[in-house]
Amino acid sequence: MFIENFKVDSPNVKYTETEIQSVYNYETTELVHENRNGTYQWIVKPKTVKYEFKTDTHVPKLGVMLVGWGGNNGSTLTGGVIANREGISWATKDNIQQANYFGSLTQASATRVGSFQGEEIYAPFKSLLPMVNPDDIVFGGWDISDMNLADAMARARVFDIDLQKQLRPYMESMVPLPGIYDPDFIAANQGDRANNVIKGTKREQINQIIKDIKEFKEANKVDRVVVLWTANTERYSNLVVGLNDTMENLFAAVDRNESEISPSTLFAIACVTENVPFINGSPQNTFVPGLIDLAIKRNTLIGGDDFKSGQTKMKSVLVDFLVGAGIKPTSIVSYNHLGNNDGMNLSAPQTFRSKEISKSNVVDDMVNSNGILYAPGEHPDHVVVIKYVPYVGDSKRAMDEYTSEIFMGGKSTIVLHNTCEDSLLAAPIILDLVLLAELSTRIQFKSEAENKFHTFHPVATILSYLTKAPLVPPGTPVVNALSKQRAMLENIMRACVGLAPENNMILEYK
Ligand code: NAI
Ligand code: DG6
Repeated sequence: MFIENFKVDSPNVKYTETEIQSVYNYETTELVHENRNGTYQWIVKPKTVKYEFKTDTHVPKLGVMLVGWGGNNGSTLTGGVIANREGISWATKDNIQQANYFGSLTQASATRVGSFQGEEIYAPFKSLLPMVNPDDIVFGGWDISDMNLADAMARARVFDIDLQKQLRPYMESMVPLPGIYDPDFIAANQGDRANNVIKGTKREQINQIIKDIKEFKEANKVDRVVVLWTANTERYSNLVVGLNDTMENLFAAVDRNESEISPSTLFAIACVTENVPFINGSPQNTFVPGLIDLAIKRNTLIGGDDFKSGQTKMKSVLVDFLVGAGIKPTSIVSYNHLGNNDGMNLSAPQTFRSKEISKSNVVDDMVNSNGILYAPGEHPDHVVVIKYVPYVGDSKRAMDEYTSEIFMGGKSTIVLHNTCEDSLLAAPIILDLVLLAELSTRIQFKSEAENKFHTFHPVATILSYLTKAPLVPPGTPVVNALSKQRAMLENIMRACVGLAPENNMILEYK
């Protein structure tokens, strides 16, 4: 059964006019490796740590500024939200289609809240905590191409033509602000597009971005802004001691107008300086150590990297299943071809390399979790191929082959083929990223050992479910398995309303 919303009635939860306060017992373990009776043993000690959470229930008017607003993802997300807000339906060759938010964890998935008279009861994921309604988001942003969003939507060739016609009047007046163009960081084939660029030194470019954010906030009367990079994939920046290793060195490098600071890092510096959350949806290393240092010092949310939309999402489900079932994946080959501007940009070796890195490290945690299947340091062969085929446009073709060793030396090969508009996968993920980033800035917590409430660590691991290469604070484990990432997010949100983690034991029926 599905219910629209619910309220928790518990001595551990208090709903005030401005906050939801909860007390939460975190059941965890402590491990020690100690000498007992002459032999070293691993001892696991269960422990309970009491936490308190408080969530500000005032939902702000949210502005979302996209870097790369006029790209396929940017125009698809903007059009999709307008279509939902305006209740637009359109004729396809099959039927009359209504706007929806399918593919969004927050808007279109459910959470189990219990059972009632023998039936499992589910509620919308978004009913766990007060969240911004996506229909109310004000969009803006930057692009190195000055094309308005209606023309950009047509260029993207993602939406049905009847929908495009209805969206055009809403999107014609939306024109991206000039972006920061540095041809050294993206493919040379993007040069023709760059007719809308901020001139000046790197310091002047940062100042312009800060000014843009302030003016956007003022003009649209929004309480809060989140900025998200959905612009072209850049090549990796070189990490150089004295250049981008600390906040101070990064600032000094900006003032020297050093060439190795990428446009995405300049955007991130501007945002973090202004305490505006910044999310990176592409694979490059925007978050150089100096930028992470800055975010920690300013306590401003940063999250990334690279939207986890299709092939990688399947990979982080399938490999988790195989390894969890005691089956040993030995070779994973992921091929895809696509014909949109992202594909064209990725056809250059340096930008492809960024994507290859982010797509390749996504099974490490699962492989490392099973020492029965894999010897220390052993890893499946893992190859990633991307080809640019203009004719297929945004409709990406992805083919994956997983070969595994099974019982008694047997081999099992699974082949997957997916055809799908890439931007229709990415747009709801962008929505979730900005909504969850905003929500997470309204949550504070403390453990029983702490005196003061604080926000989450500025490096937002809570967004991991949505990214291929989750950015984590130094010394924090990287979790790629999709089910674990979802459980982490859902269980933290449940803790905020005093609900236990979903443990699937269903003991009441055993
Ligand atoms: P796109 O090429 O259609 O859009 C990117 C836009 O960014 C273009 O309009 C371009 O003019 C603009 N741009 C480039 N450099 C800029 C800068 N420095 N400042 C401002 N604007 C700039 O690409 P698409 O398909 O929208 O993808 C965007 C990014 O998202 C790519 O990096 C892609 O790899 C990444 N991504 C996409 C996924 C998907 O499923 N669509 C999944 C994972 C990541
Ligand atoms: C070619 O792979 C284009 C890329 O931008 C991908 O579409 C994007 O990274 C999505 O990757 P995945 O592995 O999540 O499908």
